[in-house]
Amino acid sequence: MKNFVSNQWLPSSTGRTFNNLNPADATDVIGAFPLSSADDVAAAVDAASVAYKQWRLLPAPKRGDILRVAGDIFTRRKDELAAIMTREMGKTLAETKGDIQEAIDTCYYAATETRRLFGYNAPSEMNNKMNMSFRMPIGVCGIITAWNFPIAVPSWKIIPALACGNTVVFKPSDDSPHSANIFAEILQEAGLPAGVFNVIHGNGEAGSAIVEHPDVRVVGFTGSTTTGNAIAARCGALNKKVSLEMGGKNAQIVMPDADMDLALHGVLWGAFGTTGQRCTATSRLILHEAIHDIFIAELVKQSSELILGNGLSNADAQVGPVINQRQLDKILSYIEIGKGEATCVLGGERDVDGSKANGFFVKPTIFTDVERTDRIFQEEIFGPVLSVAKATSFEHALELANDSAYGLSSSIYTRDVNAAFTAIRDIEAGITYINAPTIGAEAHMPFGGIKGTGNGHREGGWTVFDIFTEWKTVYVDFSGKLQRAQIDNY
Ligand code: UN1
Repeated sequence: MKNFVSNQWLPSSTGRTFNNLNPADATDVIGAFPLSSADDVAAAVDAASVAYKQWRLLPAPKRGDILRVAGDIFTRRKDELAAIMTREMGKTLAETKGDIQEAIDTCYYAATETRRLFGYNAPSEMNNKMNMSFRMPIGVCGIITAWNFPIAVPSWKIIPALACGNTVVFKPSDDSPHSANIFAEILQEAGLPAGVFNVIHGNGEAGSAIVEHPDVRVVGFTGSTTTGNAIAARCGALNKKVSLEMGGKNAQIVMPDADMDLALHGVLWGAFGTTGQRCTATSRLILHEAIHDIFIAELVKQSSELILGNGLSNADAQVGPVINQRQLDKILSYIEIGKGEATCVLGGERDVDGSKANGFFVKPTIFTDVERTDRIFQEEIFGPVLSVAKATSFEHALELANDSAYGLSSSIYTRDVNAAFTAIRDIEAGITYINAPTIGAEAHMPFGGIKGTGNGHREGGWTVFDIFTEWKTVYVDFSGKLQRAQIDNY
């Protein structure tokens, strides 16, 4: 398995590789991928810089035509790619198909938007003069992403970046490199010219070489807050545009007037879908005290019935493994911290039953009696661990939800329209769901968070084009004479 530079598959110049393992069965080695160096990154950035000269000049709707074909090929290869993705990162086939569907939606949406990259015009303050503005591409974009959405999240950045006329160097997570290579195959088959899209595999060494390279003008990052903040600091020093999607500690509130079954199904999916490994995952549940005990009893019962397993070999599996040994250790250490802080009412351990012994499985885990100062209430765990806190009132529930360094997603279950709209106004998060779980963002709506989650940008929807374009303002003076703005007209 190789890097993809200028439509060619190349090994790292260092000859070094890393192994990509199946997290459901770590004895299953998917392949060796290049552990790339700064030299490999430089070669990819050079290819992208050369390609940019022509790609930026192709009419945007023509670029859109290629991205539409990419959507068609993702559709054609959906089942095959879903199996590849499940094997390398563990979520179920239904979920990996959903992951690809987000990329398909993004391709078709971006393709259409290439005919709608609207600028603005406004009247001039002088006669015989016109003022207008255009979105312009920026250059080579460095895209660095996590493993939990190996196709969807990269597509949110790569596809709009290309639609706008930029070229891309993509460094996928070293936990999901195979999916990235299929992404490259699909864009190549769709007809992208050589060098417009490049994939460099590796770890932080390749990632920081992308951030540091002077010809990379924009950096788009999804991953941990620690890494994102370090990237932002470097981009600040180097005067680069940077868009960050980082951690979350998303809360679902349940009020006594809610539809309890609906709220229960919401938290089951939000907390344990994708094994809790979404930046949007429900990691905090805030229950009104009036329904706390009855809700917990039913939640524990239904969570205990979730089937853990290898999504490729067990069609009944609902919850897959966590991604790797490092994450397994981190999650288990948070579970130990939680046992010291709160009451563990479900799970609380690794699952090594039968064939799961070779994988990184953690039983769905629920803590009750969690206090707002507890680490398991405040810190992102990124696994199947739910922290439940009790609220004495609606106001208290909002206060608890907002007691977080993060602000990505949020949810409230209530039938009270006033409570719902108050929550929409007052919850500090980029996304608020009413009577739906904290996960499930759609490709054509802005996606991102406030506080420690992001740095003010929104991927998805129409807002992503703000990340990947710069404005060009144009004044056309057809008066035939020098008109001095602010002087001759006043
Ligand atoms: C992420 O976890 O990085 O809204 C993205 C959702 C998905 C995307 C999650 N559509 O949960």
